[in-house]
Amino acid sequence: MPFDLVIKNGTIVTAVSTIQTDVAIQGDKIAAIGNSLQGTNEIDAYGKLVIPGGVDIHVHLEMPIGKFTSTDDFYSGTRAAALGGTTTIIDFVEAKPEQPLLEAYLERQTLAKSKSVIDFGLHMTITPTDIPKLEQLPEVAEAGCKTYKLYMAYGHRLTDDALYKAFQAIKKVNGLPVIHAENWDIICALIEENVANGRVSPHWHSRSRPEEFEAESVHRVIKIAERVGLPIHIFHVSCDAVVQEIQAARAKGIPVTGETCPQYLFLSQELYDRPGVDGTLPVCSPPLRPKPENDKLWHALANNDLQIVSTDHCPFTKEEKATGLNDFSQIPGGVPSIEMRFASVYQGVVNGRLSLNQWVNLCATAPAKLTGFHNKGHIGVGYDADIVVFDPNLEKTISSQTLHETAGWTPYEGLLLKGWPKTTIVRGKILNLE
Ligand code: DUC
Ligand code: ZN
Ligand code: ZN
Repeated sequence: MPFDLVIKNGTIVTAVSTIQTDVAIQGDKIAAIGNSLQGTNEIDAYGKLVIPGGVDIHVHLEMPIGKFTSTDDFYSGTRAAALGGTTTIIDFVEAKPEQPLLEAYLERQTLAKSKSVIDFGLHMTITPTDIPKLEQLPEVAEAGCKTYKLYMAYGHRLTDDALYKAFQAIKKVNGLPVIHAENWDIICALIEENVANGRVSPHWHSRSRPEEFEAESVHRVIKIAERVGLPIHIFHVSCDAVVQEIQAARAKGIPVTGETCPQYLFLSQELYDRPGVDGTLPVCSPPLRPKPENDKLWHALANNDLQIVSTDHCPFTKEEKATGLNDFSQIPGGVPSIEMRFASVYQGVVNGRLSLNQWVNLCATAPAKLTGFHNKGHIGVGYDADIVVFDPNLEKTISSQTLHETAGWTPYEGLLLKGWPKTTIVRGKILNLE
């Protein structure tokens, strides 16, 4: 009996091995791996890499932030993700102050399900108004939530005592906190000082969010988690000072993981000095850092000092960004990268910094394992048939004209990438989304 679909003669790359053979899919699962497999439908992958679909555990789709809502919705965002080789995303849910957590979770799940073309999960955000609702966490966990987003900045910022209480509740449900770590008090003081002195251009965005205070907040949150005794994951590490904190904690056996994002690997703070609206576009938080930090983060990925690359995809239009032209603190924060993430990290393989296996681990296997998607992120019999056929020789110059994201601009305009996905398969189905 032939299998439903066989991917033939490709080089199968997982986090632990690289072999040239066939992969067979039956229904929505990987059914066999070996030579001379027969399929009703076959894909010739000779000369291509056959890799697990990417898992991006940090995206903000149709997310209201301040006056605006991020431009990609669950359709356009997941379509762009899929065309870039990502087959699972994790987005966020925030409950209104009076709303039960489970109700908010189920509402957002219904919305995401109605539009997504790939699989998804949701991080439940715990805001200050949710601290009195912490006894509701078991219901949310029961509904399938494994990860809980805690902010140390913005209006959702939790003070240390609230972090401590939230960690205790998350520990009881065996959940994983995922953390936006910055020192909000210092940021507010620096913004106030800069704006009061007429320092209002985007140049001052990164100068109001110093590296050492990102590192300080990471140090602090690791200490609080250590005290409570649960693992934590640090989102969007922007600089080496933070890597040092994570590395030191891990060396002591403290269960901390860290991610960085394409913007911190490819872009730097000089971009904030571009004239006009162009300087506002790359505003994100934590901010872009000086150029030498890019290299240090690549080094951290190669050394397993950081374990994951996600995107923090959170796009706003040029018009929305321009509303903060005369006050950097009003620029909606976030950049798009959901489509180019997998190929962008492949540049680490092209330039010899990463092995093929490290690349797959950073973009698919490690994020799937960390967030409880135990049937994803790997090519093995019984796993979900989320597979990407990746052409290592296809060259692509990134342009907003050809990407499928909807912001209308990309901070990577003109960046030449070697390697790009050719075919994306989600639960056994070849996606045709062009
Ligand atoms: N940082 C951003 O720049 N945007 C979305 C949320 C965040 O933490
Ligand atoms: Zn964040
Ligand atoms: Zn984010």
